[in-house]
Amino acid sequence: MPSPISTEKQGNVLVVTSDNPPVNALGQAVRQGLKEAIEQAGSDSDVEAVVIRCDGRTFFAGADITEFGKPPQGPSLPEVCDAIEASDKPVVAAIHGTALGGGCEVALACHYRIAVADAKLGLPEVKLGLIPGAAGTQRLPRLVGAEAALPLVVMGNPIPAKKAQGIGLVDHIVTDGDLKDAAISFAQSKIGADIPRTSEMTNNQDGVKNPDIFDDFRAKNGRKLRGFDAPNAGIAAVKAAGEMSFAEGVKKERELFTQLMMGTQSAAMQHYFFAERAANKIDDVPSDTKLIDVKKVGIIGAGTMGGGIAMNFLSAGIPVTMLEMKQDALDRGTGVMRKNYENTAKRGRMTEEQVEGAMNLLTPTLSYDDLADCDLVIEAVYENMDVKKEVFAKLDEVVKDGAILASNTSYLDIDEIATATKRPGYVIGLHFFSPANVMKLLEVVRGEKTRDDVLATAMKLSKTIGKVAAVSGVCPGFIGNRMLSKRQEQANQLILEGANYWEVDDVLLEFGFPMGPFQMGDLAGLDIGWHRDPNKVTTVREALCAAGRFGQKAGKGFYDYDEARNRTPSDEVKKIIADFAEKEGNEQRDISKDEIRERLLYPMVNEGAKILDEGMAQRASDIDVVWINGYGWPLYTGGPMFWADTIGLKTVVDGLKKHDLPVSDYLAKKAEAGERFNK
Ligand code: 3H9
Repeated sequence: MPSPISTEKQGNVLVVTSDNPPVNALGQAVRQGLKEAIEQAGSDSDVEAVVIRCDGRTFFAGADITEFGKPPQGPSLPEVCDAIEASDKPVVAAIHGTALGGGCEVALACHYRIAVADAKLGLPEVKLGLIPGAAGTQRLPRLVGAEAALPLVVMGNPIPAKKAQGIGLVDHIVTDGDLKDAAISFAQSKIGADIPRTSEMTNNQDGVKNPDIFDDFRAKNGRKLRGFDAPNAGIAAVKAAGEMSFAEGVKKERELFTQLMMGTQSAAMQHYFFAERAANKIDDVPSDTKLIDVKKVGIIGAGTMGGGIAMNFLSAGIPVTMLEMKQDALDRGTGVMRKNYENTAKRGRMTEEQVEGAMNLLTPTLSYDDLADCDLVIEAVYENMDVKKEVFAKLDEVVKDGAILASNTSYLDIDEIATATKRPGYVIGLHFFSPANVMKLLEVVRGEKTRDDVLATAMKLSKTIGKVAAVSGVCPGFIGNRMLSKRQEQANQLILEGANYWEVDDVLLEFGFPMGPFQMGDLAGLDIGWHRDPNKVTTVREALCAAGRFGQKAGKGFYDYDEARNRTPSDEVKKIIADFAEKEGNEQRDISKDEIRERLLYPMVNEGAKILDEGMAQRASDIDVVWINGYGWPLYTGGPMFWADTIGLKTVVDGLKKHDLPVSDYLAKKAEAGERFNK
């Protein structure tokens, strides 16, 4: 196999180029090639400077994640970085695309970094449950200071070249001309100058002078970091960079990195990294399927859902025509969208021009005829089969042939909806999650007759609008809500058997969910779907509505809420539940947290197994993608199916049996055979 690293001499500069598609990951052959290239530069007296660059779409995007967990093969990345930094000839990193993780560490080991304006640099290892492992946590603070290094190491979000220049991570931005030529000239200009080595710099002392920055950072980001191991390790490593020598700091980084690599969180998060990418692929749809060009989108319904969906397209620069039945509803909807954009602008995440740009792409209308030339229409109307069918029949009449008609239904039968049209092949489910402009998940529901190009277009479009998509077959509630209903069933039952409802919520919070089922009910409104007859009480929820406890918006639901929306358990609710349980003849008993957790989560795994068995999900990891992005399942456990693999399917089966809960044949067989859901 030819080496992915090649070298060429351009005058007195050795240009070292990596060509390792798709993202120039730093696999063994790349590391070997880089090390040899540096040795070549060192031993060739004609060479006076070095440029390291990449062909293809990006600079090194990091270590090769597929090598993790396999026996290490030298040279290691830290060795390569040390060799680069030790060069007595100036080495320049020429960055385009993304310099991420190990790629950023290679750049940090170089003596200079120049980048094109749209390049990004970052240390996203925390997103894989790790910290940088090739001295990134030690070199970066020495170069840019601990305070500037913290967000990069601990949050893992890449920054644009301009911002990187602002903190001293990039020396020069190439705004015109060829990056390679600019890098060669830049390298030549540094010949004979003192060589700046990041490991020898002292900007890291800001954290020693003001150690509060570490606690302040932790306090500021506590909510986002809750439950994750790697961010704390990242903070410790950056702190060590100020307190220890470079060699000791590197040792500390290695210890922390190794600990994380051996833990369950990094395995789970690496699983998720590949799961997200796999979910966008459809096994039986050829990857070269010709896509439908979506230049204009129609949305039916300007409520919370319709407006949120519309914003996704507007933000991506795609014009939207939004239909409502009444002018005031239309005005209200567009008003809310504008306000949402303006709030984003206030938080500095959008400029005023971008707000206007997005809103200018919106055409509100009261007439179906204005949807005629849309390439995709998504309905977000009332969740009722007759209403949906009526809307689809109407759309089929007015919208041009070859356009996609999508429903945002969260549980209705897409195939039945499609029968209202003469183009069932063009009908698909696009289930957005509320708030639709924020939540990452898009459940793409493939009807029996949905055409390949319609499906492939939906998957591509999901990327364009920044969503993570997973495909579901047609079944009630699809993947996400179908599994949720099993959890809710148990939650409702548990409180009738004597578990306190706040304990049920707390168990899920402790597991890592952002909220529990009863908090979620309060937030959504307990009166959703309520028949409004206070004398007819068949569930606890109806009993709460009958008592005027409609949820957070009413200041009381399962919980009492203060002005700041802090929740406290309510004695009134406890009594309502106890009365209801007595009426139903439920005996009360103490229920342990373990039982609560097992009864909430194991039935979801069992339902996931059935979904797989029925072919409603293509792969177990798609289910994980749905639950992590749509329902707040903690990322660091890898999603319900990966979590079940981690604790063992036999544990799940035994737990279900212990609580007299059903076990599907598929799950039972897999557990019996000692298999996992994910390979
Ligand atoms: C690290 O560096 C540790 C070091 O500190 C210490 C070492 C000692 N490895 O995302 P895409 C694949 S940890 C292997 O669809 P995009 C990916 O699976 C690493 N494979 O493209 C996909 O394969 P497929 C730190 C990788 O344009 C294909 O490339 N770095 C890697 O939307 C295309 O990827 C990171 O965490 C990899 N590192 O986005 C960066 N990266 O086609 C991870 C990608 O078969 N990568 N692949 O599905 C990314 O964030 C994005 O891939 C990137 C491109 C932004 C680069």
